[in-house]
Amino acid sequence: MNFNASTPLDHILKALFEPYKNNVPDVGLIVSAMVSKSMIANEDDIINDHIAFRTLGVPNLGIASLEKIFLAYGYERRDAYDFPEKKLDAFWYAPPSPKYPRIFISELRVGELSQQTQEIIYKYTSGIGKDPVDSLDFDHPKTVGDFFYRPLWQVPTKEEFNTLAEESEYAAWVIYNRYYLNHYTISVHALPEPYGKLEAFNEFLEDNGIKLNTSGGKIKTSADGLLRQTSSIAKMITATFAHNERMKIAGSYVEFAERSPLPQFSKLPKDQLKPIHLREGFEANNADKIFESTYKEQTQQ
Ligand code: OOG
Ligand code: NI
Repeated sequence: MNFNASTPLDHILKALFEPYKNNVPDVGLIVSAMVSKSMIANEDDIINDHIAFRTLGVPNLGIASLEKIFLAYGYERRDAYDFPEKKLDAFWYAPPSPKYPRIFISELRVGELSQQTQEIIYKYTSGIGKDPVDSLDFDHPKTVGDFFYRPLWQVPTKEEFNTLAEESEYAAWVIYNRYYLNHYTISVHALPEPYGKLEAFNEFLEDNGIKLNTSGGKIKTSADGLLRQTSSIAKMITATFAHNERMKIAGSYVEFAERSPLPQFSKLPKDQLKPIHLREGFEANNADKIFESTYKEQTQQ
């Protein structure tokens, strides 16, 4: 991952990544442990499989708004995913070049939640009378990069946050964290053996004190067996709510993905494998459990 080519997209990814890295100490810890095990020479050698964002399905926000940024820089929308229990929709986006990460954007189906939850969400978002992305100047990547950390609505009270979390921990996360980068993803298959498999890599992570999401098992496997994913448990951050009340809540986390060659390329030697030979996309059953990296059942372990 190296953003030195200085295209607009490089600027934006860098602007997204810096605050995330400063707030998720696991990132720096994992990178230096990988360097000391000679898996990589430095941070630039890490291949970022994808980054993820969460959104609220209300007028002028949600996927239809946020995706415009990435479509403007050459990303293409791919498969849709449905999470009935968590009441979420999601899409993934293919990058304009394999040097950039895939993007995963999810959206809360606000209309399916209780009256009380909807009222809290609308209290904060109904003032947004037009799509804020429409005011961005895509020729000025600095303003676009800043947008992700711009407070689009006021912070809620601690009580409102807790009420939201009772029905949807996702809703509570977004109302506080907004478009904060939710996670980036280290491509494990690209690492030298034995670390190219999640079994060995996860052991390395745990030896370094990284806590892993156990929902559905530490390794979540797609039905075809070709996409395996693990995620860390979100870092707790001290949130400042309305009236300056403070409380620890879940922030962001890190993910680890192992993509295997498609059956027709399974005989290719590892050094000849290119991104086009590997399993693409995402897997709803894996994702369903990965969302829980910010949920209390995981963070309170
Ligand atoms: C995204 C969870 C899903 C994946 O790779 O399937 C996911 C989130 O927590 O917002 O990251
Ligand atoms: Ni992910």
